[in-house]
Amino acid sequence: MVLKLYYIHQSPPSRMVVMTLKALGLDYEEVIVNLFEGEHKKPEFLKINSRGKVPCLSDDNYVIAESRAICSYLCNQYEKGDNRLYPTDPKQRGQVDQILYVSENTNDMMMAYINVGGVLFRGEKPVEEKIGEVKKALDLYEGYLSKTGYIASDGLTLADFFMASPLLMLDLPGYDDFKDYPKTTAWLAKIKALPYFDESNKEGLTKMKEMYQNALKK
Ligand SMILES: N[C@@H](CCC(=O)N[C@@H](CS)C(=O)NCC(=O)O)C(=O)O
Repeated sequence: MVLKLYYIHQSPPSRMVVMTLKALGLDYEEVIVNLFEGEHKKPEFLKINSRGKVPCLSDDNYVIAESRAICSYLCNQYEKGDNRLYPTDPKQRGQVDQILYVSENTNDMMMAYINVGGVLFRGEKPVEEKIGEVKKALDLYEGYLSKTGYIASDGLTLADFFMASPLLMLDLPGYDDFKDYPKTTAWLAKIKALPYFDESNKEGLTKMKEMYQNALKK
């Protein structure tokens, strides 16, 4: 098995794949695709992922893109034992899959406020009118977390990774209004305490915050 991950630390979906690889204890080769220098649109990379996006994973000759699909594949192929990140029981897995789809939407709700592309490349600001969307998303989190303290099961699953991802990005503009969301706060602290959290996220989040804050100052 030779796993090769095409990614860049600043990319949130890429980091969720890194979390999954590390949670599963898998060795992999890193190939940085520098989006800021347009490497994702070069013919060499388009041959690997015709959509020109990261993350993308190859496993010998098998290639797969889309972070949620990549993480599901990795678990299907390599996860063993009980307490799985991607449960094998169809009903439990259904709950995780449900949240993997929901997380695309909650991600968009938060990103509409954070406005990464606008801030970095068009001199814009975070979109204050979209704060309501952030709060609507956070209400959903509190609901999902009310039963077990995890998002989709009674333990950690891929659903937790993908719901955590946009919350981490809220730190870019310095959003910290979580007072009405105690369950979400406690759950995010649990995710941040995972032994592989920092090595998967710290570099990307730090670089991204620096770029975002520098762009806001211009
Ligand atoms: N739904 C995709 C999103 C992938 C995505 O949009 N990646 C961004 C980086 S975070 C990218 O490659 N952007 C370059 C582009 O769209 O040109 C996933 O979850 O993998």
